[in-house]
Amino acid sequence: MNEKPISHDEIFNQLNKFQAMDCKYSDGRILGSMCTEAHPIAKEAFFKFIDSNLGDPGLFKGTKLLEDKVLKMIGSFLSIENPVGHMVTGGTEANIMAIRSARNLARDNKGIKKGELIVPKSAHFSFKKAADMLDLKLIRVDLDENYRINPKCVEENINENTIAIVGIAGTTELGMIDPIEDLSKMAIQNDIHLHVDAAFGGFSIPFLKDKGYDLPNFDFSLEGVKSITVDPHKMGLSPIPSGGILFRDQSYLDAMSVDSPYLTIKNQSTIVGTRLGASAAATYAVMSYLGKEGYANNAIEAMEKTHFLADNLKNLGYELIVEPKLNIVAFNHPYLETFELAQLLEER
Ligand code: EBR
Repeated sequence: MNEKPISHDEIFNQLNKFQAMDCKYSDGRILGSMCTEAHPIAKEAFFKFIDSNLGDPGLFKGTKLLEDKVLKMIGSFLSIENPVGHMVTGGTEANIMAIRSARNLARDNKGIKKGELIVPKSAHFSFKKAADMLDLKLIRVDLDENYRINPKCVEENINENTIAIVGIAGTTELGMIDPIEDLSKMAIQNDIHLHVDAAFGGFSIPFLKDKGYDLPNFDFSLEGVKSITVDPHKMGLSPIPSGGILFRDQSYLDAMSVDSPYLTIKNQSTIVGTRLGASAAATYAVMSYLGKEGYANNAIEAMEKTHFLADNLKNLGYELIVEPKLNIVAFNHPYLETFELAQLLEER
C-alpha cells in the first residue's frame, strides 16, 4: 500500500482504467447473466442509504421499515399478506437461510441429527454450499423430460431424515419451473419443509401469469410452501447485493435466531451481522417507481425478445434444448460442441 496519500483525481483515473476492463450490460456483450444494470432510481436510493446498517436496526429504524415494506410488497405478488424474512445479499444467502431454518426445526421438533436435503439436479450450486455448511446429506433427484424435478423421484427419496424439499421456479440454466403444486402436496403429507427457489422467476412469473401466460403456481398460495427465495438483483432491477428470503411466519426466523447482546435488538436470525441498508432503500424505490404494471411490461418484453431469439435460432438450424418458459434460451449449435461455441463467443 502507498505510504503517502494519493489525490482524488489520480485515484479516479486509476479506477476508470480498471472499470474500462469490465464488461457493461449496456454494450450487449453479456449473454448469460441474470443480473442487469440497476434502474437509475434504485442507484440513487442506494447511494443515499449507503451508510445505513440493517445489522443494528434500532439505529436505522427508517431503513428497517423500508425492509419490512419491501418484504410486504414482494409478498403481495407471492400470495402472502404478512411475510416474515429479510433482504439479504442474494440467492445464495437466501437459500442457505431457508435450509438452515428447516434443518433447525427438524432437529428441534423431530430430533433429526443428520438431515437430508432433496433438491432437483437442476438446483443452483448454492444448495451444495448449504448442505456442506449445515452438515446435510444432499440428495439430487432426477428431472423429467422437460428438465423439471420428477415428483416420483422425490417421493422415493423421502425418509425419516428428510429435513426439506427444494423446488425451483426458474432454473438457472433453462428457466424451467418445477411442479411445485405436486411437491407441496408431498411436503404436507410428510410434514416436510418445502422451499421454493424463485431467485430468478420470482419477479417475473407472477406478472406473466397475471397477463395470461400459462405458468404453474409456485407461491405461498400452496400450503406446503414454507419459504421462498426471490432476488431483486435479478429480474427486480435493484443493485447487487439485493436478495430476499420470505418465510410463512415468525417461527421460521425464531428457529435460527441467536442472542445479539451489544445491538439495539435482542436477537438476530440473519447469517450476516453488519449488513447493507442501501439494498432495501434501492429495492423500495424501484419497486414503487415501476409498480406491478412496470414489472409486467418488463417481463412481457423480455419474453417477446426470448421468442424472437429462439425462433431465429431455430430458423438458423440451431436446436433448442427446451421451449423457453421464462426469458432464458438454451440451444445446441448444429455442428459445434457447446464448449467450442462458448469459446468463440467469448473471443468475439
Ligand atoms: C445466477 C446466474 C448468473 C449467471 C448471474 C451469470 C450473473 C451472471 N444465478 O453474470 C438460482 C435459481 C440462481 C442463482 C444464481 C442463485 C444464487 C440462486 N438460485 O447468490 O445471488 O439462478 O448469485 O444467487 P446469487
